[in-house]
Amino acid sequence: MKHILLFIGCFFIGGFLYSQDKNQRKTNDSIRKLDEIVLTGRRKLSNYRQQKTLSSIDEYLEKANKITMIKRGNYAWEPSLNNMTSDRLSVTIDGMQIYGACTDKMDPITSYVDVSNLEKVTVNSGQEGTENTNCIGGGIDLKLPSSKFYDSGLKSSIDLGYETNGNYKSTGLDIEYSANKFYISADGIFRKSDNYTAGGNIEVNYSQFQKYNISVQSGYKINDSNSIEVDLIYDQANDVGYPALPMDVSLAKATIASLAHNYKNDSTTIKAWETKLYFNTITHIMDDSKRPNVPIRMDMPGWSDTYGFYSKVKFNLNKHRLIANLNSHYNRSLAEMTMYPNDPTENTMFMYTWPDVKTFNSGIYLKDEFNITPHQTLSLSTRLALQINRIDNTVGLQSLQIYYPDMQDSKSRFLTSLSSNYSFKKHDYELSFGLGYGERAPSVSEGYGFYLFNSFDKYDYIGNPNLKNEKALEFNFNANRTFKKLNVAIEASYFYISDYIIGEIDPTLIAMTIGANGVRIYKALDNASIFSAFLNTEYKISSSFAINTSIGYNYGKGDSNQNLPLIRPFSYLAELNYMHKSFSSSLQLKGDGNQTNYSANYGEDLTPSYSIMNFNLGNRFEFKDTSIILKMGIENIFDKNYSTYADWNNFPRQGRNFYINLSYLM
Ligand SMILES: [Cu+2]
Repeated sequence: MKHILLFIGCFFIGGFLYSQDKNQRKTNDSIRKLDEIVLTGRRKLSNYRQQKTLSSIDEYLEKANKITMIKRGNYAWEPSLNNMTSDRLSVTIDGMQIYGACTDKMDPITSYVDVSNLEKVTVNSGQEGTENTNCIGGGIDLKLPSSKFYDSGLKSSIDLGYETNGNYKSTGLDIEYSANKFYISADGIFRKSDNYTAGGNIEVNYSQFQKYNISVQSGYKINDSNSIEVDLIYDQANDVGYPALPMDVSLAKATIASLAHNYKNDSTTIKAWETKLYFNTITHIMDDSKRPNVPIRMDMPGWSDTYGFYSKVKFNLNKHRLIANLNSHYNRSLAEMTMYPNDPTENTMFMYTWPDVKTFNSGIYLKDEFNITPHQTLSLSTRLALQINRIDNTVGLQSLQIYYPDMQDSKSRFLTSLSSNYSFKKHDYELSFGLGYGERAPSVSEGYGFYLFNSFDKYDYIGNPNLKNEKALEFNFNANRTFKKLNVAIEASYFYISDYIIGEIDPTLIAMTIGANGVRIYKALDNASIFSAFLNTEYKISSSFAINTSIGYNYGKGDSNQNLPLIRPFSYLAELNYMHKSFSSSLQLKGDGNQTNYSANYGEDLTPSYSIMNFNLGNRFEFKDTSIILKMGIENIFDKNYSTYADWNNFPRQGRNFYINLSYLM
């Protein structure tokens, strides 16, 4: 009996170390290829490999080449992939659709989960990211861990973090009980930061936040092939300041729940079949009560509820690996605005900024990965979907009908996506080409938003239910080659987008927001082009030392050669890494060039170039039954005062910051 236990123990530790190793490789890969950023591996251990154990998801995502984070404050950054933001992306939590509840994009989907919830994040560029819903720029799926049937008994861990800038504290607690046929795990994380200071010790007002996240996960194995799993996440943020916006958030909360059935069998044609039912509800309350001078006080709450399911089958036929995913969801988005004039004799004003918009989307995704030869793979995928939008608020509908007299209360759209990819792999080099075509429907704001104030270009925006689907033709190319100690990789993608949705000034309309420049209506450019390319290198100096570098070039123009907004300027990154046994350290230099191709029309100006340096070190101390992981570092060592093209209204980023993270694993 003792021997059996010892054997099982060794087996698990072995598997455990192996998976850690694998994750480490993936992490290194992600610096180059960036299609998969591993946050936390099996049993959430690989996050202890990260430079900062208690990094937010936003900080993790920011490390990927193709992703930048649009910042309106120190919390809830909005991911941009291939220079495209949320309306053009598919962002999901383990295949589940979630719609933000803020008309001002203060709550990207990524803000409703935390690192403690996730196993990894999968990033797919362009039409390769359409498994869960149609998109143009690509898909980001935040994967929850599954099937924790490890038979490892009770395990727990505690994480503590402190950062000097903003007096930022974070605490995490994790408990897991795992048997052969049953597991239950729970984790909680709490984060709180005061106002941070920008370079030169300048306090950035309204940059504070606090949030907590609790999740419970449980699974039961019916037999060797079938299991049932339940997931529940509750996330709540309070007192979140948005220094770049005229308003803050007093409450943003989400409940995310799912029930899944998993079938797995290696000996049958069907390898895996996963079916999930899910539900999520979001409440978002904006607040201007802490701002001393506002022209008019406003209440702006928003709500979003989504119900959905997916059923995904993986099977192998000869040399074909096939995936079919049938999914469907229903969302309800509602947002209101009440304005209270400073003069009490004037009437309050009320309107529906999202007039109870219902979205029903149902689609099927098919993918075939065909191994032509051991070195060549061809993959083809398609997603076909039907989307129906309906406005269920009569007052809201009538308000929009002032601008669109022929508008009906519902509209349906058919959405197509096609993607093909050819790749050739030899031991020291790899090449791949891709071609894709895709369509997306306008977002809730683009289709039905009503006087949504954009503080970037200072215009009120009105949605347009008559917009055509946005369409994109896409080419991508990847190559990488290894020469002894050097690896060089190139990745490039080009999007030719037709009916590119963007707001255009309507001089006949008068703005509702006091101080706004005017009104923009969502229209479409005949076409737009977006191109991006990266050159990445990795040089192994010795078994412990390595240098990674990355250079990025991005381009985005509209049909009359005008610059598109939020296109990243020339960027660079260089990193010297040292790793020996359980000790690791790195020195990093990163920056952007001058933003010469800015879009003045959409409120941008020339953001000057900048560069910053970061340094970190970490060690893992092993004891008999426990281990301690200690990580510390300095960010922005020279206390540079800077902002990037992605900082809303040029508000400055953090100055020098010292951090320390301590994890205790039992
Ligand atoms: Cu908001």
